[in-house]
Amino acid sequence: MLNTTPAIILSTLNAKYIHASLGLRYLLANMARHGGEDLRRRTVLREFTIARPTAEIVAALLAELGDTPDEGRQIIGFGVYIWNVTATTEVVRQLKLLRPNLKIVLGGPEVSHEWETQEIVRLADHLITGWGDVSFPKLCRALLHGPKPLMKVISGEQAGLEEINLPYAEYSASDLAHRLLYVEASRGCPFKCEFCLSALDKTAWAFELEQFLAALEGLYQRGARNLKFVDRTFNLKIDSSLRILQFFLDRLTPDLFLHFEVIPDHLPDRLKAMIARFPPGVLQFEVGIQTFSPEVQQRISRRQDNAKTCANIDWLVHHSHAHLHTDLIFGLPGEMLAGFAAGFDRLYALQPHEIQLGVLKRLRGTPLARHSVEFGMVYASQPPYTIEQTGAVDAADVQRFTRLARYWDLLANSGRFKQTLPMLLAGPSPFAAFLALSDWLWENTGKTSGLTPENLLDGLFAYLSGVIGLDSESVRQVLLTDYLTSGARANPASLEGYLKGRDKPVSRHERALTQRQGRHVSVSG
Ligand code: B12
Ligand code: SF4
Repeated sequence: MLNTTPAIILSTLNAKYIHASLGLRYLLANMARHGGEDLRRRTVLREFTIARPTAEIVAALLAELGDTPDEGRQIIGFGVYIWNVTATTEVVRQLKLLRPNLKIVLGGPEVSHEWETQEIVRLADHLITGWGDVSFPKLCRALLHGPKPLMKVISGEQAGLEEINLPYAEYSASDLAHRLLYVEASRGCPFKCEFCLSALDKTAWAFELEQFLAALEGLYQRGARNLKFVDRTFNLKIDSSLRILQFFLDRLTPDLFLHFEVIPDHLPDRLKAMIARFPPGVLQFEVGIQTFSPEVQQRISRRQDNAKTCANIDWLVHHSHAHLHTDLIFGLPGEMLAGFAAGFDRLYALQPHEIQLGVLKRLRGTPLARHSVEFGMVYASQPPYTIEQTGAVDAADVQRFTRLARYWDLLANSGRFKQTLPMLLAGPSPFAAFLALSDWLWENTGKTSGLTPENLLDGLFAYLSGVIGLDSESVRQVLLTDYLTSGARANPASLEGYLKGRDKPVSRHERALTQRQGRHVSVSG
């Protein structure tokens, strides 16, 4: 009789349900090619979220493996990332206690560097560092059919991309209906920004374009309309970027939504012309700026032409319908609060749709560590290894900034207070103005989470009219407009008696944009 109990489970704990693991789907898609048809038939994919209790995950995995364990001949491979390493360590510990002979194999960026001191690596049987597409199937074959692997830690084979099967058929109908679909036209990055894991890549490698487009066509035919490209730099090879964009231009639908990460200083005219052809609501660009300080850029080996960056953002804002998410990082070596503020103000003046404020993290393996002593960098010892203080910013200011970033998400990136914000941020330094509000909100609410849109609205009203001294009637009117546009339906105290007209229709386009922004804030890390 055919044994239908899985021999291999591919598993990971995603940040949220909406994120589907692309890495594991690559491993699954390559089981037959690099491990054998028999292995593929006995491999299943089981994803969880980090919110799920350890005991439930362990029980689900063990149930999958059956009541009569095939001792020593069953494998669970875990994808380990910065967001799940703590929880996955407990899952692995529990599994090893209950089934000591179950083989645990680890892989993923969080265990690919500086693994020697990691508890999860100590608990596991094997670790494959780097790419797993070819090495995982090979290791499974060796574990199940011999010869037994000699090494615990295996350096993942970086095969040519033509030797790697594309994973997109592994997205299920339910993935297509309910989750963000990650796709990858290229791997790696030629740049060397020291805070980033991709700085370790030698270059960027592109998947064969025709094959990739055929895979996209397959996904599209199955109904995929919400795709997130994980390419580190989508606009590296302009010919490929153009082909991919043209592919979607030929297949525009009202629900199409595409996310790309782009470098800001490389937007040749032919790419601009293509971008300009997309209607609103389709393109979203994540544009890493990180810092505008040439000195800090040089210190962290980030090559960026600031003048071109600004000109391109300005062009995108005014001549395209792309939704722009721009990123800044706080706490880079040697950057003071005032320097960050200047960068923020420069970026804010360009009016991108969102400014994402990140706090520096020291990712395992990144070259950033070389600055630790000279620049007084102190990072948290636990994931995600966030900066706690630097020689240029003390611990209190890091905390202060962290609160500001949270309030910025709630008030600005949420898109809920579009009319009110310019009122608040008017003046010589928008950053200074927002910092003052942030300090006030913290003093008066004592929290950065659990604040409802109504709490925020009442807070803004009290601050703008009571603290800044703006005319309360004008403040109320802009808050009212924002509140109605957002579609919220409760009763903030400061709008008491003003919401009678709440059923007046709001432009569908306005509301859709606000909701899309709100959705982004809730799915991003
Ligand atoms: C999608 C994504 C997310 C999603 C999460 C997705 C999910 N599944 O839940 C979101 C948006 C939530 C996210 C958030 C963050 N992310 Co992120 N994210 C990515 C991104 C863009 C794509 C991942 C991907 O699919 N890659 C493509 C696949 C093919 O590669 P892969 O996953 O590495 O898989 C390969 C190998 O690792 C290996 N492998 C994977 N699993 C397994 C399992 C086994 C058994 C084996 C043997 C091998 C193996 O084989 C695969 C194929 O070769 C990467 C950048 C990138 N392009 O990789 C960053 C990245 C993973 N993120 C990173 C970081 C730092 C973060 C944040 C901390 C950023 C922040 N906000 O400051 C947050 C953390 C959030 C939190 N809650 O703590 C770092 C990872 C560092 C780390 N050590 O894990 C990356 C690499 C970016 C970078 N360049 O620095 N992220
Ligand atoms: S930050 Fe972006 S450009 Fe810099 S190394 Fe990482 S992926 Fe490449």
